[in-house]
Amino acid sequence: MRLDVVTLFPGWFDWFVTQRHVANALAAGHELRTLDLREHTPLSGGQVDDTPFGGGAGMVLRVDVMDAALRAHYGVDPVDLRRERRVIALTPGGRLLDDRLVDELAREPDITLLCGRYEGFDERIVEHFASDAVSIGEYVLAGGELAAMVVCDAVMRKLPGALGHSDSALEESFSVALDGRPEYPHYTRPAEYRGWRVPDVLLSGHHAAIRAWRREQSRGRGAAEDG
Ligand code: 6GU
Repeated sequence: MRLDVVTLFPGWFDWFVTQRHVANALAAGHELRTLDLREHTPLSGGQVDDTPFGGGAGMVLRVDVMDAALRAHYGVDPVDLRRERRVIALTPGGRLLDDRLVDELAREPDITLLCGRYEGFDERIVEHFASDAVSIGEYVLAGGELAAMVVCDAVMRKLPGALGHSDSALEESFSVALDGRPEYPHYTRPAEYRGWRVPDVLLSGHHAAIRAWRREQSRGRGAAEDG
């Protein structure tokens, strides 16, 4: 997978790519690149944003700046780019990120993530350049960068080779294997600590019983109770 992040803060991702599962995915041939919005701005002094028409607080990322950055990097009109690859605007008004969307994105060969700043994007960026708009939760962040990292983290750990154990991503919280329910609880050594014992079944070595117990636990944790 090739992941590109269009951002005003490419340096933020220097740390991110040192995370082990991200580094593993990159070592396995996947790519994570950043595009600096300021590098290609047609405006003087590295300007990228402007005050909102109609008034109001904050600054809005300009559509001409995003156009120039995408055009310089991909060599095509950004209006056509979204037909070739997933172009995702990160915005609190977007589709809420969940395990299903993560799986969907993990199957894409190429993704571009657009990070807004300040008050966000000029709406024409979302309307004309993006194929999707995605939000990571019902709260407002100061910019899309942390949301982009959340998307990259969740997507990249689904890629083959990212996790140490190939099964780890399969039967985990909210996965289809668990019918979209939260994961069962985990325990490790010591088997007893301050009188708190690990459930006996996990120490029993009976794999069928362990599987049944985990299903049961996972079911008990589900918010949407459906038996
Ligand atoms: Cl994707 N961006 C911003 N700025 N805030 C958010 C978000 C995205 N998702 C939740 N809050």
